[in-house]
Amino acid sequence: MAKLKHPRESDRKPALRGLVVGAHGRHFHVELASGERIEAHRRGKKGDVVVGDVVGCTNPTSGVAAIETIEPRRSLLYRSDEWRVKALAANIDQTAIVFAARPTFNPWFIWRALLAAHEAGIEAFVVRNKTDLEDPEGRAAAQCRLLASIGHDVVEISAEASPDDARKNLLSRMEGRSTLLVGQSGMGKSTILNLLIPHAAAHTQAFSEALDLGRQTTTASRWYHTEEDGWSGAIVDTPGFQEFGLAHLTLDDALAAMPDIAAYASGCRFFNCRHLHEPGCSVKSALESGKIDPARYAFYERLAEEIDRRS
Ligand SMILES: Nc1nc2c(ncn2[C@@H]2O[C@H](COP(=O)(O)OP(=O)(O)O)[C@@H](O)[C@H]2O)c(=O)[nH]1
Ligand SMILES: [Mg+2]
Ligand SMILES: [Zn+2]
Repeated sequence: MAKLKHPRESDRKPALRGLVVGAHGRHFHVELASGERIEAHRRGKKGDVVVGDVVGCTNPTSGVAAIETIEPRRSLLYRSDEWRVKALAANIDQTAIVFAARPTFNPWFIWRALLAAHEAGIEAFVVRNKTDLEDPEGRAAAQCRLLASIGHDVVEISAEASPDDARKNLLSRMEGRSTLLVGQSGMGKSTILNLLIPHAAAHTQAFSEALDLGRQTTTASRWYHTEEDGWSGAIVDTPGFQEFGLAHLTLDDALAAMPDIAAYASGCRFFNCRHLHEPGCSVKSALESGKIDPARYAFYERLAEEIDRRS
């Protein structure tokens, strides 16, 4: 006798398939192949759907669909805080890390974002915006030189004072790709988004109205496709945050993404040297003889502390 097979959730083929273009807590906006956007919730307490996910959902009942499945991701970028790891976006090709001379930027934010991208296996480039502004003590310019010396791609723009040049420089890196914008607040991410995808502001408003977010609109993440913008690609905008926690990394992961330090890590007396307090450490010697930037080493030490605190 044939065994009776009960349908399980995973056997049912979801009625609709779409891209998560807006995410706010457990509320989502899903864009279907037809271009139609529907509101969707995730069943249960699962906090696993992020902007950029391709999902399967039910047909909407009273206007809201249920997300049932998440398709395998090409990439997933995380950050973490003291309490938990948070996925920022799925299926992005690269991240653009934006900073500017003003408001005062924190280099550690940039360096942390570079490490998170490396860990997620996605490319990253750094954007110095607002080159029209004075650069107190040449901090922003010095940061560009340091990043370039480490091997990072850095582009210098003024999204407001030289928008045409800014557009050209950014699009040479963003054409045909999906790019997540990250940076401390006030650096110019929204300005860049609106420069490259002018209808983005209108979509932001539509999304907030549909989900009734009101003033919480800045806490939602969104995926914007180009439409008639003269290029093809996507930009992902996530809520601003000041800390880019990396507690989900190991110290080896961190070192692998810091070639300026890793370059000196092969001559240590102990094969498992962590380059902190061990005798005969070639990283420490390189630091003492000025071959490693002290600020970069201080950053490495801080990461080691954070990672130890977690484990
Ligand atoms: N001087 C100057 N100001 C800019 C430039 N780009 C953005 N801004 C200003 O910086 C402020 C913050 O920009 P915004 O795009 O909201 O930053 P976000 O918080 O990173 O999204 C706004 O007042 C912008 O007008 C620029 O290239 N030059
Ligand atoms: Mg913004
Ligand atoms: Zn060492």
